[in-house]
Amino acid sequence: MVALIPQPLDVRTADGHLALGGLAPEASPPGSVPEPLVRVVLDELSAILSARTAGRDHGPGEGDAHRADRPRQAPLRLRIDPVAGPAGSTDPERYTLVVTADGVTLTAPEPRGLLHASRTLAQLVEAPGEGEQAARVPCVVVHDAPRYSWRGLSVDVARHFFDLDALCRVVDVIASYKLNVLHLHLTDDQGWRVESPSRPELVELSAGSDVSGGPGGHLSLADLEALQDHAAERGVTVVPEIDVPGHTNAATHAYGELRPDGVATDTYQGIEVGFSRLTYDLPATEPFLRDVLGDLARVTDGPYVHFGGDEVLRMEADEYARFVELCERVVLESGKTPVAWQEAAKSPLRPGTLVQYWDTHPGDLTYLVDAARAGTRVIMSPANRVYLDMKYTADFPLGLEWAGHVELRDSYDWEPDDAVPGLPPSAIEGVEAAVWTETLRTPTDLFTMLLPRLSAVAEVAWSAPARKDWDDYRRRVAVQGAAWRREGLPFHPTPQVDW
Ligand code: TNX
Repeated sequence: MVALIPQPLDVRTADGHLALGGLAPEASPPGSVPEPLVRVVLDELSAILSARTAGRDHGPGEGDAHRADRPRQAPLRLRIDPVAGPAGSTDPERYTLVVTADGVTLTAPEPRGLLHASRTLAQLVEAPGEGEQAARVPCVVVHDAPRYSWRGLSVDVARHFFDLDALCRVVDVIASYKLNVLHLHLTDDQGWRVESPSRPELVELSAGSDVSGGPGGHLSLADLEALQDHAAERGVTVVPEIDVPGHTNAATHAYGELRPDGVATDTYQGIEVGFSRLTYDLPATEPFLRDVLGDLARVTDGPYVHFGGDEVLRMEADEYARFVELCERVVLESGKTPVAWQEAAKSPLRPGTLVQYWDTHPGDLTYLVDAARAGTRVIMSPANRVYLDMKYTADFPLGLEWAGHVELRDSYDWEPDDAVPGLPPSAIEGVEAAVWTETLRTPTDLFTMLLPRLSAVAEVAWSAPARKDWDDYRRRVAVQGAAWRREGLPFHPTPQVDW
């Protein structure tokens, strides 16, 4: 029985296996598949093949007379072809994967579909059978396409800083579950984590600490470029966020002129929210926003810039609405599509601005439903399901609990269409998990919170509701757990699964 996450739309297994001594890629039509993509596919699959065969006797060595008995390289055909995916699907991410005893064929209308096909193939690779040396793949035909086009993870690098290397590893994990957005929460009260060429003081003065007295850090423009390249090659779009007009203590620490009293604030190392703010009617405010949002847009490869807008607890609605209007305008003028947290929908929004639902406290969501009915698209990040910084259980050593405890099944068993009563399902752009880092200092902390829950969120975002099944997912995630162990990826072995 194959164990794929997220569960594809259509999987048919056949008898037999393909022995994979290695892979010989061939693209058709020639030149249709970008070279970096072919390299990524080969690198990922080769790493998995060697992990699966590690410790096996690799048989006769160079020059040995029996060398011809070694498993041959299997052809890996990468085909760009509109006739791919589930019957009738026009989804641009659709793909078909066919494994026969003779080789593997990946077909998709676009390169990104080939990446998805390759991730499916990677999860099908099994250790060699008894007395065999080569890894093997069961013969199978998969036709697949995602439910939502936005399938993301937001990572807070402001409370604790996570560097390029850690973020690239996060990209690898999210891509392996067919997620396609890495949202970076780059600024908050505790630190400004991205270089802004027209405002060098931000990282000079406001990046050197974090919530637990650590050294902080920031992404240079070169880091951001390297991260976006790494992500793009794996089919992942980086959506950077500068959070305004609240969560701004790092900004007011660097620039006293952003405060009515002109006095720069101290650095902040606590975990309270909602106390800091910008002030619309100061002469320094609009130039600051134009500089930092403009700088960020210029170095962003993807189509989106997120301007935050959450938890502005000390501001009248009028002033907040002026901020939303200005930030939207600046982002649009810089050629990007604005994204903001749900509160922005309390103000009139321009068509095209996306909002991100998060707050699961009981409260009046009429404003959000009205905006969605008027055409605003919504990304679903309900905290009690997909805030992966929530503790798994009361005694879990890491995490917060303001949205409750979020066990694996909570992240799995929910339906985006039902998360906000009255919200038209057609307004849902997708699903995004979030990991805030008040209590997470190291990559081990981070991955322990992400896994296994992120794989559950990936299934909510990708798989058709009728294809989801908790008991079956429990079986499949245990197989993933074995892979995480082999790859040295930390995860929480929740008792909800028989690992
Ligand atoms: C809420 S949700 C926040 C963050 C915190 C997080 C902790 C949202 C948009 N803001 O500032 O880090 O809760 O779980």
